[in-house]
Amino acid sequence: MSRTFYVTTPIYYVNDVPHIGHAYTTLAADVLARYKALQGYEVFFLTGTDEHGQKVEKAANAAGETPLELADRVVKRFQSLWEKLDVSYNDFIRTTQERHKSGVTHLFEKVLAQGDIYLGEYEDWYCTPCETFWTETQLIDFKCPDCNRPTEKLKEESYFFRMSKYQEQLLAHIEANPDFIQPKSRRNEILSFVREGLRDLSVSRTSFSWGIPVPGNEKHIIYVWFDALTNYITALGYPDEAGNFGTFWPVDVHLIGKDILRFHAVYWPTFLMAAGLPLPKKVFAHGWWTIEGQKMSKSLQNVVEPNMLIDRYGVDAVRYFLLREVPFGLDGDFSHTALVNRINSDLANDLGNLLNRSTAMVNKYFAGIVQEPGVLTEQDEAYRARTEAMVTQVNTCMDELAFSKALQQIWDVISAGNKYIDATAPWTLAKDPDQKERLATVMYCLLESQRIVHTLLTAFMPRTAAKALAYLSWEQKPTGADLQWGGLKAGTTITKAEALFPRIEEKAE
Ligand code: ME8
Repeated sequence: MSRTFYVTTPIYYVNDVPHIGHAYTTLAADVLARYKALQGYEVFFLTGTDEHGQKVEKAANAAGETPLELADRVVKRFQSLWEKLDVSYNDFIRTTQERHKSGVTHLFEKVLAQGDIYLGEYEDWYCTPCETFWTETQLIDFKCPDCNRPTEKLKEESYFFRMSKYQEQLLAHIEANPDFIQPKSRRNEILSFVREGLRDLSVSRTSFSWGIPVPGNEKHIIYVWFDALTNYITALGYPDEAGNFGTFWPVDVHLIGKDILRFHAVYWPTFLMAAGLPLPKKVFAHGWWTIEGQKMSKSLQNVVEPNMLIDRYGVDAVRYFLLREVPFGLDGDFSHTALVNRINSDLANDLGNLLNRSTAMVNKYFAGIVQEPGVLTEQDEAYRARTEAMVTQVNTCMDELAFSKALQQIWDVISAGNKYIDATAPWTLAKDPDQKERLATVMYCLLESQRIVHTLLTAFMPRTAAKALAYLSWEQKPTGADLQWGGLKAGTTITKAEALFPRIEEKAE
């Protein structure tokens, strides 16, 4: 039986166009999906859009469109951005699709029938932008504690989910599974939230109509988070146990931003418990990007538009920067200067130069043909051992979702490669006919280490890595077996590489 791996991103609201924050989560998921596929896993990578709810209804009204017209328009913005970013998702779910609506209806009916959803009355403070109810004590100056915007008091007949019933079971699960919620600081937040006590959750609304009706009582619309969270199983064909649902559930990891952790680490698991379904293996909440030190917001007009970045710097530079700059889980700041610095130092200088120098030398000294290496010296062995250790370390990092640390490990080997050239001084060896075999061995080690580096980089920078591997005549689809030293065969033709990343000379703006 093949090993499977299921990874998801949040489904993004269609009342906003995609920005760098959305791109971040989606890229992280893509890198993970590509890495697991490289390691031989059967991968299912899901993303999509959240199209129901009052927020979308309001935005559509403001734009003079129906909610579905708005959704149809904005969903294309997401899909074309994902294409441009080389995001390799397997499925894209829209909550307005029939497959989703019928799955949500099924789940609601099931939980209703067993008495874990009941009809009651609701009165509390509602934050429309966050689609969240708050108790008076949670408000800060009567404003939403999450977004600091005004809330309004709403009273309505509502269906409630008996979340309180699952408090102890959830607590026990979090305590028994240290990896369930990550990173650790976030896990502690959720633990104390649950320990304070879970109230039953309002899971229907009568104040608007854009959503999935409650089965049997259509003036109620199913709460947008009940609807949205269920996408992770409806996309797999839930309630049909056969097919993808049987193969991929429970999910290996839900990747989300820290803003929506409570929905994923409290609401969603208790819904699943009520439905008798296994819980996600992991929920990972990454940190928040600010822009040049400020919160990203439409009013500040500082929203970083990923299409513009890609046009200016190239897709792989953007992919690299976002995952390298900030440890996954911590907050980070985006600035053009930081991005340009990364491109010039890590990509142009370290990565690009190493490939240029090595492919140029093998062309100069051996007409571009890989020679059989001789016995490795201590120096060569150290370089080889460093390369092999990288493969293991990257694997550990990827299991921890430590993308930035994984890239650091790879860059250590790239730097080791540049130092190895300086230390072995191939140009001196080339002057001495007795050193021909030694020179061949040095060339072999350089190219072989880079073949492995670029095989790993297919997950992070697919285009660049494919280009680099093509210079090494390594055209087949890489697999985990290609991460072993010794794959490069004597006789292989090596093409002299063009610059992978031209340096960016920034004029003072
Ligand atoms: O919350 N920094 O959708 P959404 C980092 N529809 N990540 C950011 C970010 C930033 N500044 N801004 C946004 C929703 N994100 C719901 C989700 S899931 C069942 C339903 C990313 O469009 C981050 O992943 O508001 C965050 O969790 C998500 O976008 C919120 O997207």
